[in-house]
Amino acid sequence: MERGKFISIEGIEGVGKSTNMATLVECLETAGRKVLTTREPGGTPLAEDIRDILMNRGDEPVPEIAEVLLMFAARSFNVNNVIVPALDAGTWVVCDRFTDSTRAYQGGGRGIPMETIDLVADWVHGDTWPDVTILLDAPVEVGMERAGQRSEPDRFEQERNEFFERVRECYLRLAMSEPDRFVVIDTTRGLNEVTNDMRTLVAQILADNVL
Ligand code: Z5A
Repeated sequence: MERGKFISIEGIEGVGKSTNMATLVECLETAGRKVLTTREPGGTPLAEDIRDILMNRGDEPVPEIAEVLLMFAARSFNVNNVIVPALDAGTWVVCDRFTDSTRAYQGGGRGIPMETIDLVADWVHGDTWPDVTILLDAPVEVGMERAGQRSEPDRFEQERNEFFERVRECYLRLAMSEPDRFVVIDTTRGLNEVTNDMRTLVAQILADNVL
C-alpha cells in the first residue's frame, strides 16, 4: 500500500490556519484521498491534556524548558498513536502545526537554541517530517486583528507583538532554508484569493509537483 502524505499548516495566530485547513481537506477528499486531521499540541486524549497545561493561564509559571518538553511530549503521543499509523495505512494526514511551530515559537520567540530543539525533534520523531509544510503568512497586526475578534486570550495570545514578530521572522527564515518542503501563502489578501491559491496548491501536490 502506498504511504499517505503528511502535510502541516503553520503560521502565527489569526493568519487563517483553521479556515484554510478546511479548504485543503475538502480539496483532498474531493480528489478521493482519505484524510485525517490532527493538531498540535494535541491530537490524542493525553496530548490534549498536555495542551490544557500549555494553553491555560494558571498561577504557576511555565518555564521555557518545560514548555519545549511538553510540546514534544504531546507530539510524541500524536506521532506514535495517530500520525504514523495513519500514514502507514495510506491515509493523508493534515496537521495544524508541527515541529516548525516549536522552532518558531520556542526557538524564534523565546530564544531556545535551534540545535536543542532539533536534537529533541530527532529523538521524538526521527525522519517523520511533513512532506509539505504550508506557511500562511501575514503581518503580525493583520493576524492580531483577526484573532482579536475572538474570546479570552490564552497563555500564548497574551504575548507582546515583538514576540510574534520574532516568531514570524523565524518562520520565514525556515521557509527560505527548506524551499523544497515549505510553500508560503500570503494571507493578507481576501479569503477568496487565498482559497484559490490553496486549491491550486492541492492540485500541484496531487500532481506530485510539490513533493
Ligand atoms: N505552539 C507553540 O508555541 N509551540 C508548538 O510547538 C506548538 C504550538 C505546536 C496553539 O496554537 C498555540 O500553541 C499557538 C502556538 C503554540 N499560539 N499562538 N498564538 P493554535 O493553532 O491552536 O492557535 P492559534 O495560532 O491561535 O490558531 P487559530 O486560533 O486556529 O487561528 P488561525 O487558524 O490561524 O485563524 P482562523 O481562525 O482560521 O482565522 C482567524 C479569523 O480570520 C477568522 O475569523 C477567519 O474567518 C478570518 N480570516 C482568515 N483568513 C482570512 C482572510 N484571508 N481574509 C479575511 N479574514 C480571514
